[in-house]
Amino acid sequence: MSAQNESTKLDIQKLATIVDDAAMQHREISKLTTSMELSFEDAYTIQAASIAKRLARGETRIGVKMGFTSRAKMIQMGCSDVVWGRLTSSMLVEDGAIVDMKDYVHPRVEPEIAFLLKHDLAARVTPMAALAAVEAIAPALEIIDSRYEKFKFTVPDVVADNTSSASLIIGPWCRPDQPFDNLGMVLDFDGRPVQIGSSAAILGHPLRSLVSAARLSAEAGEPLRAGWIVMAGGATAAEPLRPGLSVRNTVQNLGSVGFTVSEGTSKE
Ligand code: OOG
Ligand code: MG
Repeated sequence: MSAQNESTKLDIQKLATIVDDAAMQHREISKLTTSMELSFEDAYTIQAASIAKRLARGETRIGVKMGFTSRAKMIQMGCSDVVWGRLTSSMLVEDGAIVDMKDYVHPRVEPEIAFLLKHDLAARVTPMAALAAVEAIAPALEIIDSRYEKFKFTVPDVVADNTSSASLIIGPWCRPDQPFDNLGMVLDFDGRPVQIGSSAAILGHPLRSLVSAARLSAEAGEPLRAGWIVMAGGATAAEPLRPGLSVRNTVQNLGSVGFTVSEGTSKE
């Protein structure tokens, strides 16, 4: 291995430690790209290395999340590339649970649809083949929490930070043999709607997000596996959390999923 490859490898480990420490300690960091150039490839290598640290600590891999799959999210964050991240067991929060602002930096929540797979998926699949691999679909919520100051980043930054993954909450698993291309989705805070959207906002059909997840994940050498969860991406812009909030995503025909933020002061 050349000296240059060796030093690149060392940097990747160091950068993975920086993003992993920030996530574990719920601490803000500067964007990586303020001090270096980062390619997409580097960014995904950093993400993979940071997830390897979690797995080495005993977490298990539970699936994949997609990001920037709706125009609302692309516009909110100023990012127009679809991105993906890796989900691990410690990110799963039970439906109805109480979360604490102290476990996050500056969390936001977004309404999503989740897939549960019953078969592995290869890189290139048609939407029909992807659907045939789906065991169930569910209303879901994602708590995203960029570790970067002011929740601002470039696409390589957010990729290195595992696409802001913090927590996911899954509602009732439902049969996938029903139309879900255009289901109304309502995100409410304390019973008041704060974002209203449709599953159609997710790449025109959430199945397209699953098809992309299959391709991107397989290209990274980690094809989607039976038993994994795939989060299709926020259907609307994300909303900041605050202490005491009761949060719910209701998806037409699928039911709802929610959590509460404990009372008490936030860090900011
Ligand atoms: C990146 C994560 C995007 C989604 O559903 O679009 C994402 C971010 O917005 O911080 O999870
Ligand atoms: Mg999301």
